[in-house]
Amino acid sequence: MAHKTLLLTGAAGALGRVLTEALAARGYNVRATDRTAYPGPLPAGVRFAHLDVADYAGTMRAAEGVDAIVHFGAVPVELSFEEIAQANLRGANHVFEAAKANRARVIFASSNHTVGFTERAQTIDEDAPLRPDGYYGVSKCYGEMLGRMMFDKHGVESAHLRIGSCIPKPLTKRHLSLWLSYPDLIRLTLACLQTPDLGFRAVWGISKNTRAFWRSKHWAAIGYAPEDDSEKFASEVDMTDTGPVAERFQGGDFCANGYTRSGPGPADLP
Ligand code: 15L
Repeated sequence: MAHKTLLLTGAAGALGRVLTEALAARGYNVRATDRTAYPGPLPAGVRFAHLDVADYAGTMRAAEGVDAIVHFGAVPVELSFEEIAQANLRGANHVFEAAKANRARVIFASSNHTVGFTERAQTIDEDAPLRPDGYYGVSKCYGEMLGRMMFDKHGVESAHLRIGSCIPKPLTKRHLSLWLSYPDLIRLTLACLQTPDLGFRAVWGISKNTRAFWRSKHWAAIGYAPEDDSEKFASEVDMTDTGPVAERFQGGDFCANGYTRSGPGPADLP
């Protein structure tokens, strides 16, 4: 099995727990870490250790001898720049330094908020311009640029999963376009671990939703074949939106959060 020994950061979070169980069940040797305790019993064979990725030495120690780092340990929402900088900027650096030292591959939880200010009416591929919708989105763009540099300069491979809304089932109109089911999250992560030549890629992380905002240039190449479609929940979701800014852009409420323009920007902003 390729990339068998894994460091998983953020293992105690909702997606981290899904991945801890799924990867352990498939025979990966998972070193699960987080800065908070793992809730509930650990899957058989999984070792858990406390790790704050803002701690350089701790991250280097935790990654000794691993084949891949599945990096989900970050601030997942918009907060102050200082809070985001610790986990998401410093943490990303430490993870990539550890990957470089171990010749390990990085599977990095990036986000739809790298392109949040893209109009919902647009369908884009992964080469569309970055349009982050806050410091959180900027931090994920930073992770992607770090991955780009680390591959070009040091040959460290990475996939940056631009995850939409990864929840058990879609709840809003926006989710219909951005939903990533848990089984598809697992498929996407496995594809990135198993594909022989990953290189550097920023990859959409959604299911095969009928109403997707995105089409992917990379899914076929890495062997990701999503199986779920949010459409089967369409009659159950809340179709109201939370205001003109959130409604207009793919990032939704993250775009409206702290927005200080007097009205929505012109449609033809370059
Ligand atoms: C994200 O990147 C967040 O981490 C998550 O909490 C959700 O807000 C998600 O995006 C989303 O946009 O729904």
